[in-house]
Amino acid sequence: MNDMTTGSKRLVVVSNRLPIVVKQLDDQWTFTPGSGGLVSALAPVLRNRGGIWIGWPGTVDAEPESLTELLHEATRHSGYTLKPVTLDNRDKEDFYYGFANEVIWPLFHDLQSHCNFAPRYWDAYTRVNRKFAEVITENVESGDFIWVHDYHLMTVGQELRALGLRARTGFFLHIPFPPLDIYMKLPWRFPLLRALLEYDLIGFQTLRDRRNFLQCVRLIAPDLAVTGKGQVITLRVGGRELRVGTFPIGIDFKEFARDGKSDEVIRKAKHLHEDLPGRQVLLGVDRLDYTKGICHRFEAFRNALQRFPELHHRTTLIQVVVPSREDIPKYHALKMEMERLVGEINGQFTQSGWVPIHYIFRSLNRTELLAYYRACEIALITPLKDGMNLVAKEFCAVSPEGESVLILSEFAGAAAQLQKGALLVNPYSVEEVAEAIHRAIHMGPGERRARMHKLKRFVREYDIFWWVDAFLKAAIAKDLSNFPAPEEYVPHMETISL
Ligand code: ADQ
Repeated sequence: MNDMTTGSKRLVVVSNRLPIVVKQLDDQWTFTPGSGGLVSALAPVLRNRGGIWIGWPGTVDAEPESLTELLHEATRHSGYTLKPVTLDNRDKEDFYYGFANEVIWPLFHDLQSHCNFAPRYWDAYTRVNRKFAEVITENVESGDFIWVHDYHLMTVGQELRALGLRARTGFFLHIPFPPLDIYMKLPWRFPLLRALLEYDLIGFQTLRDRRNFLQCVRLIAPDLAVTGKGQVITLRVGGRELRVGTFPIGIDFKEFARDGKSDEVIRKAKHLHEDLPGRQVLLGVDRLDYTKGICHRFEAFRNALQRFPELHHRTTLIQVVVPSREDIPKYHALKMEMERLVGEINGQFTQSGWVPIHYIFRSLNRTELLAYYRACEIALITPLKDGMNLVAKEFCAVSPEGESVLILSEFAGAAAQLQKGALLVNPYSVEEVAEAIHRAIHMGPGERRARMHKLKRFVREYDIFWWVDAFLKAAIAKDLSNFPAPEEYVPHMETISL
């Protein structure tokens, strides 16, 4: 039990979306509590300490009063309450689709050419962050700890201070923090950094992100003083003191490992593989997103089939893409490009009895997803940049030891923890990824077992419960020297002779 659960102080979780599934049948709204790693990790803390979860329910039409009632009904037995922040259509367009998804998302994934820096987006961002802060202030009690999540809500801490709230606040960024040169392209770079510095604790996924953030802060705050060098450090800036830490997010390992061995998953996995006899199956599972490197991956697979003809008939790539943000033109264009590439590569290589790429564009239920993790020998996870990438960890938890290999982008946050077991690749290099595919397919069971053993150990040890615990402890611990520095990935240098 963590320190935060032994006291009497409540936890207030704030995220863009509430952890619920909203459905409208005829004229009736239904709200059911959500599932997923973050909810299951935070639920026990919220239940033990009492607490609330504040966020947008995802609708712009429902009346606020009936909404509160329905949310109350949906969480009657969950042990905590949900409080909605109501957004209108303009907020949804300019804050959610605009600033969050056309500015911060691409910029923080180093894809500045995808950004649309429309001035009205920043106004919407600060307006909506203020709305969140107002709902927090209406619901907070003295002594509460407020934990704000992710890139949609970076200025909430500052808005809370402006409203006179003195409660302690923490913020966790689930996506990467970009390097100085890229961050500096943001027209609102200074006010955004200043706003972030109003939190009492800021958490990043990796040391890489924390270092990038510190470089940016140094630029606007020459008086910055840093103490400590472990997992959590202290900054003194502009007369204030705050903590900054690295907390690589994990998964509920035990649950994934257990469910991955259920009869239903085993049956389904066997069934999937029966359709692909004698093949080593490569698996990609991603939300539809240009940061996930899906088109680069298809090109790498094409390169592998061109250079290593012995792979024909011996391997198949199953690519699962979960629909996401499809109404944004960039995402729609990506879908078109992926489908064009799949058609082209399959047209180029398909022979009687063998289709190289199986492409699935839909959301899978949990049993299906676990069956794919279990059935496929090689996970091909090659995002161009990723805060962490939980698919990589879920694959390790479910896949049988001794049979599977993880090929992982060195630009996924997960690379820092998983570097000793995975085959790390630069996702931009089609040749390097093709060689890793070749190597994985030829890897013997001994090496597979040794690598997967290390991977499972890391994913088990640093699970989602460890993550919640570490963040909440970092908020209150007196002595920060007990937080050891996490692993870091540094690309291996080749010896160059000039
Ligand atoms: P995401 O970008 O969404 O998360 P990721 O970490 O891979 O990326 O999480 C995806 C989740 O969706 C996984 O838990 C997975 O099980 C689920 N999922 C994937 N395919 C599915 C399918 N076909 N059907 C149903 N569910 C599916 C952001 C950041 C990441 C960071 C997480 C958590 O971009 O870098 O790891 O937050 O902090």
